Amino acid sequence: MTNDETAYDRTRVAQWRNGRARMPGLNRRDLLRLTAAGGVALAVGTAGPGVAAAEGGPIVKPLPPELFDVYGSNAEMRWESMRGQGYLTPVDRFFVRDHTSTPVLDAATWRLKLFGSGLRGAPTAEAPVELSYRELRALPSETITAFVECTGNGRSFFGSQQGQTVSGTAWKLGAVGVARWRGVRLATVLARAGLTRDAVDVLPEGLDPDYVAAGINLGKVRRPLPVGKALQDTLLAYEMNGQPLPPDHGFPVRLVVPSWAGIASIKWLGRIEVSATPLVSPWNTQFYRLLGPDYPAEGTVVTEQVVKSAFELPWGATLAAGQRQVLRGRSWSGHGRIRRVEVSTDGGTWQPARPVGPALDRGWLRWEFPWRPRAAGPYTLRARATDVTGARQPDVTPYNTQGYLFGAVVRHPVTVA
Ligand SMILES: Nc1nc2c(c(=O)[nH]1)N[C@H]1C(S)=C(S)[C@@H](COP(=O)(O)O)O[C@H]1N2
Ligand SMILES: [Mo]
Repeated sequence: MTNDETAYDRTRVAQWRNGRARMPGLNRRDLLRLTAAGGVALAVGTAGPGVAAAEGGPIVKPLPPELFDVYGSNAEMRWESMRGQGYLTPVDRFFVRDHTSTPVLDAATWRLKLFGSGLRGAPTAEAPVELSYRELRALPSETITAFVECTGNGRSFFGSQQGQTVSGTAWKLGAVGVARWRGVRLATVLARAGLTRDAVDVLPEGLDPDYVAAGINLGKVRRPLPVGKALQDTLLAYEMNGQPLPPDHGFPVRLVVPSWAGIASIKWLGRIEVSATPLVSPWNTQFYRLLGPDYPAEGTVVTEQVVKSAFELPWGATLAAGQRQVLRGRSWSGHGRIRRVEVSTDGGTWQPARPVGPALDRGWLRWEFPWRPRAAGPYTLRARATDVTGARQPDVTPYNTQGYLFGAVVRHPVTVA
């Protein structure tokens, strides 16, 4: 899948450069300014949210400091808040990543609009195929357990562990969560809208405010998804952990694109263009691309998330000397389920952690590791996971300018007292 998509993306970018792929949603002036600002892929995003902070802030739900660290319109879960929880991330602590702010939408008037050259009869944006919330809820439903993770999760460790400067929100490891999502397969909705064999890309678009970066209005948050992934396991979700989707997580309907970059899972879904020719948007030519000296000039598109692990402990936790404790954590990978987790408490030797419960392909694995620290003092805890494809967390993540996909082993400081 990754390799196919990487190859396809190369074609898509080449066509974009030759003027044969379209970037809907940008007016000509902004398109020229974007291009002038550094070409298709080379402009480094400021990633600064263009937030016009609404009353009460851009995020609707409460963000108590014991559950979240807040950065403007983004809030990350504190990992210690997962201690004692079950498999799923409760909604009250699920991270939020808003490019601008959470819109509060009305399900009764909401419509999903589908259009484009990849649908039978090529309906236009002005005369689209429409689906109401009630019609969507009447279609056969499916429930999946899947993580949503921001591709920038772990970004701060490029700086703190590798001494590298990258742009974007300085997340630790809390920009990830696992939920039970209920909804309708995108495949079902596309078939109903008249998907043709010629379709290559679908472009889902959010109803939140336009995103403005470095003074350029980039339009609605949107990112093309190849038709293969759209038909494979992508869900139009209207429930999260058994409740209607909360406003911050995309009410009334969001996309859930399992295992892929969080940006693919477009919230507050409003329109989907289905195209027989390749589509691009700034979210696959400029953002969510790996750019930098270790990558080809045009960069590499981000699809699947990488292997990661986190301890359910505060950053800089204090633990009791001479007492047996159980370190707990979770590991996950966009390539498939976790096969093995190892823990190190001494900076050198690795010992297996004990799996707790299931390791799901699109979810995570919980694990535990009993530890009796003898001497007081500072310690560095490490957890290292290997997934079903054999991918194991490395010691160093190759640098990319926007700090995506930090998959290296994270050095978690604790004090034993
Ligand atoms: N419409 C819209 N969809 C969006 C975003 C957004 O700002 N607007 N953010 C994306 C990003 S970058 C991530 S990581 C996930 C976060 O989902 P969550 O806020 O439900 O955790 O939503 C994605 N979908
Ligand atoms: Mo993200």
